[in-house]
Amino acid sequence: MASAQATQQLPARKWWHSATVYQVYPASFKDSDADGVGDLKGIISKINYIASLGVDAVWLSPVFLSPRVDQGYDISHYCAIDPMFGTMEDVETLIARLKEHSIRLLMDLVVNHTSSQHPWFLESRASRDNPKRDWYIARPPTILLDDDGQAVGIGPPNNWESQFKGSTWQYDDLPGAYYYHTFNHHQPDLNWDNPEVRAAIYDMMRFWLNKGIGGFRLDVINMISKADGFPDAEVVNPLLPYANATHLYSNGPRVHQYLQEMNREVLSHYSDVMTVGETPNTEEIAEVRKHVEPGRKELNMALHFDLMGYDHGDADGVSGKFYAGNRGLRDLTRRIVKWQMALLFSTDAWPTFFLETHDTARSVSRFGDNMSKNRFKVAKMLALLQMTIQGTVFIHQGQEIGMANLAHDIPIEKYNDIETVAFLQEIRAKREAEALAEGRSEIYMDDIVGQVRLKARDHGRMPMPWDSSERHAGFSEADDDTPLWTNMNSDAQACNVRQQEEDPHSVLNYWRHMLRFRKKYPKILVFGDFVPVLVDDSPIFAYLRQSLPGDHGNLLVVLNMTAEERVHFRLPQVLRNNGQMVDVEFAQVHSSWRDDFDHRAEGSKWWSGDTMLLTEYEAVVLAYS
Ligand code: TEU
Repeated sequence: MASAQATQQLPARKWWHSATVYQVYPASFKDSDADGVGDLKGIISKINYIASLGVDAVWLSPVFLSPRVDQGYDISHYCAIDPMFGTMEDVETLIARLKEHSIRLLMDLVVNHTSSQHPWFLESRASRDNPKRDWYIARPPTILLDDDGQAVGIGPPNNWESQFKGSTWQYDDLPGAYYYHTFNHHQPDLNWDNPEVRAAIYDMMRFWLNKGIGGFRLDVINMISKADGFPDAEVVNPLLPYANATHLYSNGPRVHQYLQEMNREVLSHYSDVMTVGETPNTEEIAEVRKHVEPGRKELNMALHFDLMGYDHGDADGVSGKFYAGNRGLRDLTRRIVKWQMALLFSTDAWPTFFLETHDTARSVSRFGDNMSKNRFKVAKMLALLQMTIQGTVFIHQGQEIGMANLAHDIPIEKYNDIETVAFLQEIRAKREAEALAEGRSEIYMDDIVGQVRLKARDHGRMPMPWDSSERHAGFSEADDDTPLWTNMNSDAQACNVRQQEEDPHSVLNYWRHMLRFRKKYPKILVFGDFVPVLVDDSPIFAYLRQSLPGDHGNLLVVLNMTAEERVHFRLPQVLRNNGQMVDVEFAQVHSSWRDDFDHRAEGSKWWSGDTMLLTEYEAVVLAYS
């Protein structure tokens, strides 16, 4: 038992530590006006459903005015609502109605870049001496020389590859210079080194905070400062036109200075708001800690992608999500352990945990297997995993019913996400060129198509199946002449909300149960330390959650992360007493899917002596003192 002094040194416990955040992707949640696109009134009509889950906050993906080149992550007005989603009044109603259920609304703050249609950008490119010229990043071209040193043309200022393929630079005729874009060329990056830009962003943040929102999810916030001088990135494969520059445009020299300024100027004036920064390309623990250590006064927490990269791979000197990684679940669990140990509450840091967002595939398909009989078992096993992990937990709409990836009857040509389309185009062009050079007419794409079916962002963006009705599974009343904005999955009969409401053993009711379970033991599940027990060389992933000095109670979590039907697990020493289990504090074992949720520990069929037996995708949590 540690002293009270040790406990006092820990950071204050805030509402967002114990929060579970539910991500709503507005275009695909619920369509109230039959135009094939979800909207704010649709979300409002489902508030009782959201509240019934037991979540504490909703993260709303962007609903602002946008040409939707990147589905709203290209904003042309930060304080105007896109009419396809509704009105400002609808947002205010949403904030108020959620508050009635003690749920806070987190807005998506996309300020690394704007849309190319944002008035700031239109002004900035109007002429070279426009006062807004320096609000974005413009650079003169590189002059291309032939062997004799004669100018033969122009090229981009450096060799950086964009996140959505091609160069990060777009030539703009009017001002005769290139402008910089980390993502698509319709998403020019703002110049955060310009204090006027930062002041304008801070004003906009105050506008939203004054409306009573609960905080922000900050899109790619670690990309706001780029390497000074935009040096060329290291060339790994000289045959490729551009090089990976993620480490030159992520976590640049002034990112922390600007985040501290944002905190000082804006966030510190609003008590109790929550900030979660999205920080891709940040695999270093020290780097994430810089964003989230409370004493640094930057962000409360970060969504980094190290975990999500566990199955990415390499080919031809390029790495990316659509190359097979084949590292399997062992690598996933190792990465979970790495971050759980690195960002413990007791060491003055704070982790997040998510398995799905609108940028990922569906977890049951990606982390499970292809057998439909196991789909809901996997979903429950992963629910138990998420609900027994330290950190603020994020779940993505549809995850709570075990939505799977788009079925194979939906052709790959119908996938419409900008990242998917750009990637497929690039690989196809490369392979066509190779085939031509070798005199072949056929190209091989099955490997890439398989990866797209496994990992594309399209899977995280399909409409919610509310019921099994023929017409768009209750998502929309759009008629035959009005197509939905994106693909609806073809499995709504097997997986929809209404059906799961009626089934006490459904994934949906399991999530509700687990959310209550987490709320019941926050001192262990939210704030307790994480101690790995078994990570490698076994289908089992096992860990202890131990409450901090001054708190009380401990849990053992054991997950069979495979389809193996008889897996033995020997209880760790802390739970063994002469070959028998020690007293189980809550006298309760809790399985993810076998029979019912709760069982008396004594005489249980789960173990004999000190060995536990788990069947496929089964997860068990038990409490001990
Ligand atoms: O995503 C950040 C990002 O880096 C993505 O490219 C991500 O790595 C990729 O989608 C994973 O497959 C954010 C938003 O969440 C995403 O929807 C936007 O497209 C992107 O920023 C640009 O705003």
